[in-house]
Amino acid sequence: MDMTLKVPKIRCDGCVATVKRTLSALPGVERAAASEQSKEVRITFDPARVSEAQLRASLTSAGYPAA
Ligand SMILES: [Cu+2]
Repeated sequence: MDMTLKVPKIRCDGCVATVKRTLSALPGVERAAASEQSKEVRITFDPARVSEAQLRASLTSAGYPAA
């Protein structure tokens, strides 16, 4: 399943890397790509293994809450 979340706090390459690392560490996340320009994160994940709520919670705890 694919999902795109808006993450307004992404401001530089470091943020992009942190967001990608944070999401990729979760079981069930196959791919995570972030864009500094659009401030969006595109996540490919297995909904049987990880929920949208868990994805959002991990972003929030990393300091990048999704809008
Ligand atoms: Cu940054």
